[in-house]
Amino acid sequence: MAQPSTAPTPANAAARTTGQIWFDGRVVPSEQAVVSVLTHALHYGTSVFEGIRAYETDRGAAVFRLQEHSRRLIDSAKIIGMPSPYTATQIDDAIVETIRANGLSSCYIRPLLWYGSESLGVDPRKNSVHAMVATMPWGTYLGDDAVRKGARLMTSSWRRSPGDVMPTKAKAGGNYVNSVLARVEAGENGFDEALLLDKEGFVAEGSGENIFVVRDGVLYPIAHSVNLRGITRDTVMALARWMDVEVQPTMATRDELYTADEVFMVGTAAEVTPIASIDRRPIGDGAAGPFSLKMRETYLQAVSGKIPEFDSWLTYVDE
Ligand code: PPE
Repeated sequence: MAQPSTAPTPANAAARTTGQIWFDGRVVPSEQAVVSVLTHALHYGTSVFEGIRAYETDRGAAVFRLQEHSRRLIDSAKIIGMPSPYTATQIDDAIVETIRANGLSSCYIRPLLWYGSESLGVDPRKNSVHAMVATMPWGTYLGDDAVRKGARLMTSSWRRSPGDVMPTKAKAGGNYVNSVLARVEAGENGFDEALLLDKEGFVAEGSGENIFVVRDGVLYPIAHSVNLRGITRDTVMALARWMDVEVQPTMATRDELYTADEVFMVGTAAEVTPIASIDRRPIGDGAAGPFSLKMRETYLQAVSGKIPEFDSWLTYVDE
């Protein structure tokens, strides 16, 4: 039997991030933000989380659409029947406090609520609910090449879970095994990211992104169905309307993506990422499309406080 070369240590447990973590109401060094191996969420995926970004602006770090993310975190808890010990406003405050404690000018922010370790067995209700907020640097989601040249997508053999199998509007830990399967399959086959269809064969979303199609100058956000109600999707729709682009949410099939002028993916981590090909078929010219690149640029301006009309989306950490 192979022996692990080093025993797991609490420090390993928090290796992805350094610095300070907000943990059940207190800011502590990351080495102290550790949990039991009998944590219910570790065994059954009974956690809910958010992915948020803060950007550098002329007025210091600003969190993008903080209130919408905290609200969705609480909604996710509600969906899985988890009593949150904190309100959305308390989560807002915890996030600002964590960024300040770490002195970061830009970062990715990961709040998490989870069931603790008092009782094993599927029924989680005897467990306490815990909360944490971690911050970390995070560059482009699919790599710098994907952003410049366009990402290469693969239609996954895994379908997005139907809404009566998993509550797909909840950002729940357990839901993400579906995303992990698709993402690993795509990666193992040499692609950058997976495209998941729903059970009926309609385009759902990426493993961690919503999808947009561009055709004849019209922007088609892929309609919700089983997808996460993406905050970046909502942002991009608002930016497009502001740019006087026609926006028509729609369901789409896989072949409609193949014949699009452009396809791009959006998400907090992915921001706006152009798609060059799907299943090795070039989309449009097979490169990052001009509208996708323009939207990426506009998005990056909005999140960093460069478009006054959208300043109300920003929460300035030092003010
Ligand atoms: N769909 C899924 C399945 C998803 O996970 C995300 C976010 C989105 C759509 C886009 O949602 P929004 O961020 O509100 O625009 N994915 C998060 C987690 C990524 C990860 O690898 O972890 C994110 O982008 O933060």
